[in-house]
Amino acid sequence: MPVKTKAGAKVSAPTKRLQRLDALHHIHPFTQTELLNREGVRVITRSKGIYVWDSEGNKLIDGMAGLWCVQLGYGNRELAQAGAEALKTLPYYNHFFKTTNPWTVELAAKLTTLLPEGHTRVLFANSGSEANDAALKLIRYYWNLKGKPKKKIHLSRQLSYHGVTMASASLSGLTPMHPQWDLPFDGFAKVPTPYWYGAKAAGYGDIGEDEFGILIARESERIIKEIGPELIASFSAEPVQGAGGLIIPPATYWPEMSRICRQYDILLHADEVVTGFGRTGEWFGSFTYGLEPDILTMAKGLSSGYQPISAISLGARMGEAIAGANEELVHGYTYSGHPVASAVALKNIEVLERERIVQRVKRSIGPYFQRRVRQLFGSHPLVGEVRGDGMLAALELVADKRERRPFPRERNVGTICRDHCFSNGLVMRAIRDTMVLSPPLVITEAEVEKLLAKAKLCIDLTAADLGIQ
Ligand code: PXG
Repeated sequence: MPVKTKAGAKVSAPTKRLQRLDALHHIHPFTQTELLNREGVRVITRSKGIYVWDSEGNKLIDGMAGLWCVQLGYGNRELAQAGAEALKTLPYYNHFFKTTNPWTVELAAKLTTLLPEGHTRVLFANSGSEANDAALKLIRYYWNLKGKPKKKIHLSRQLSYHGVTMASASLSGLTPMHPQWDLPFDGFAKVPTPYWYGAKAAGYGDIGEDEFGILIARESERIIKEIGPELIASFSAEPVQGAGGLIIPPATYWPEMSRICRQYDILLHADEVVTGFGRTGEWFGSFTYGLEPDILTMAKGLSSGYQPISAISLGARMGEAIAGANEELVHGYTYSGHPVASAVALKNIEVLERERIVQRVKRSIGPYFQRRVRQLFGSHPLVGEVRGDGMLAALELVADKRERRPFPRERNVGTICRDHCFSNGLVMRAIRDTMVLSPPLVITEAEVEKLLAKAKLCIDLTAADLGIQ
């Protein structure tokens, strides 16, 4: 996500120095380098609670919890201490050659008490992309073990985000992620997304939400039959699509997709990188949306983003086959189950449990956030739909509310709004013209009010820019 300081704004000498070095030596993710270097990068120097500060002293409410990950907010001392302890006692060791460490074992065991039934086995990696990449390898291995080596096609959805490794990017359905790298690889197929608000613009007419959920699942079934179910290994999906525009599926969608996966013997892979660790009011989005995944990947909220760590859990079917394979599993990273990252993740889960933060999202702060975001924006002339669940919310900005007509892409309405947010002390993510919020789960009601007041100001400013009253 490129950040922006005001073009031409005067900045202090230390900031200027960092900007110059960054421009000379640092290439940023998902960023147009030339453009950023001309504007000057924003340097984030410190953080506390829901706030981050830049090197010029500007204070920002982080409405995105970093990149959907800082569940406990910034500056949690217990996590810092847990990491420091592990750094002092065992800064590194691995799990190859018949060894392990206490933090990683405890973390694996703890996770199995929170995961869906049957998920009793866990592997570790360092990012969501790696976890998804490994999940696809494990899926392929499973079918090889089962004597069905033809089952190799990985299904996923349009507008999905599963990461950036060669395989995870191939799995991702956001098409701009592909051409620079000649992806997707062969063996990846896409099915449609249950994006109901966009149905009218996509030519589905005035279809109801429930009906649309079934229609999209049946369309997926048609594609499965066309490819041949005997060739399809897996279906990967985020319970709620995050980076694709916060797409909350209609209530009918997951029951029908689950039925289809079972009927055609397709492994269900839940990508819980965003939805894990309380984001939707349960430990995993699979509980919120009734998925029974065969394999599940998690990252981000696993350590509240304080350390890079991810994990893959295997349901009974895959776990038994792989753990009982009687041969070496030829996979693993130098840093799989890193002791420091494991110690921080373990403490993060302990704090989430002790402070009852997941229940708080389900029972109090989540419903409060959802109610307030709807009250404030439901009838705003620029906001076509307010959607959300738990501590996820999206405001879709449209040209015509009644017709659900989007703005032409070239008007860059989302970017205009996002820039107003940065200028007014709020980090809010623009996905096309949908403004997304995913704040730390520990946010208070008073802080929600501050955040939404800023969001309201910025959406009003955007409406004024567009001449909408
Ligand atoms: N799966 C999902 C559902 C994700 O959202 C990944 C996998 C990949 O995780 P890593 O740790 O490899 O980045 C993600 C990551 C954005 C944004 O701007 C979202 C992500 C990453 C970077 C930016 O919304 N999601």
